[in-house]
Amino acid sequence: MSTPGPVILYGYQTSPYAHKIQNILTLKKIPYKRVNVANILPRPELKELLGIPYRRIPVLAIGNDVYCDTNIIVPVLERRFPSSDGYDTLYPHRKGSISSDTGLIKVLSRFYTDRALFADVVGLLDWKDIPEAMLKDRAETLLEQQLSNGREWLLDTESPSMADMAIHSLIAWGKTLPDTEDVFSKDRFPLTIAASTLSFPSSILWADRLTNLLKQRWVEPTTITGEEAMALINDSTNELAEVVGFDELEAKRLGVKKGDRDDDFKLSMGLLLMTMNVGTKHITEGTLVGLSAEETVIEVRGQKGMNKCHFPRFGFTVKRLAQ
Ligand SMILES: N[C@@H](CCC(=O)N[C@@H](CS)C(=O)NCC(=O)O)C(=O)O
Repeated sequence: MSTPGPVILYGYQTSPYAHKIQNILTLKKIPYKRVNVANILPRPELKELLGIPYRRIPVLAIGNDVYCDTNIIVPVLERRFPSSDGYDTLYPHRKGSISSDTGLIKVLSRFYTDRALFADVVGLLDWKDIPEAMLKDRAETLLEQQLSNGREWLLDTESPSMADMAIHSLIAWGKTLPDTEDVFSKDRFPLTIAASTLSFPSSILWADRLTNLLKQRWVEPTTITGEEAMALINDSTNELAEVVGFDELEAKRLGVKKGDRDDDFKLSMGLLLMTMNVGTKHITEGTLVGLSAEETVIEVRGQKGMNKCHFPRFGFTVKRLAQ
């Protein structure tokens, strides 16, 4: 298996999103190093050393490319560590078929899990307040219905898909929260969390099955400092620019140009990238070098070198600062 450069995961232990990426790296057997960052700002490992004030976790570096937000990290892990190079895919074929439900898997993992399910798990930490109907709608019905014919994985795929990974990460994280035994109970999730021995005597629990698979593949990552990570990133190369490319039509629509930056060449005054839901405080600035339907790439200056910083188009806006 070829690797495109050192892989470094920036995260903190209690972050469910960082856990999801850690599990995907484990499933795909991608060796990586880890930088532990604080669960609240400041995070000098990103802002000062890499020049990336983006405030969410996880952030993943692959060589000199740094990816912010799991909506870009997940597709990029699939693109840069493809099954053609021997890595497991997150979009496996349906059992007995040569087709994958890629779109459906994305909808389940991005919209159902990251939005509906995640909002419930995080937003209503006092479980007693969660309306029963919402629990049924969000979790029981979907998971239990999917697993009700004794299938191995949620979309009856040959191996776990991104839908299994996303939902499993959230349930695993939810179970670690205090006083959640009643929610993640055998009564509520007889097929997901506890085997329904009457209907499927041989069935191993879905959640346990995935946990076991990940345990078998688990290799403890080396923890490195922010400085060590910066040195590795600065010494590495980038993915070829042609892979993301530059969509001129889309750039015109957005009012931006390749290489866009401030007239007096101040890199920090180049491009403004901000998350819509985080607001304008934690913007990442640089020179626009790549634009596709899925991602925006800006070149940013860190403390001791440059790196290419990638954001998903989804949920972010890209603008010229000086306009
Ligand atoms: N859309 C982001 C969400 C990530 C996210 O919400 N991360 C949380 C930790 S689980 C975070 O960084 N919170 C700290 C903060 O907002 O400052 C993604 O998919 O990566």
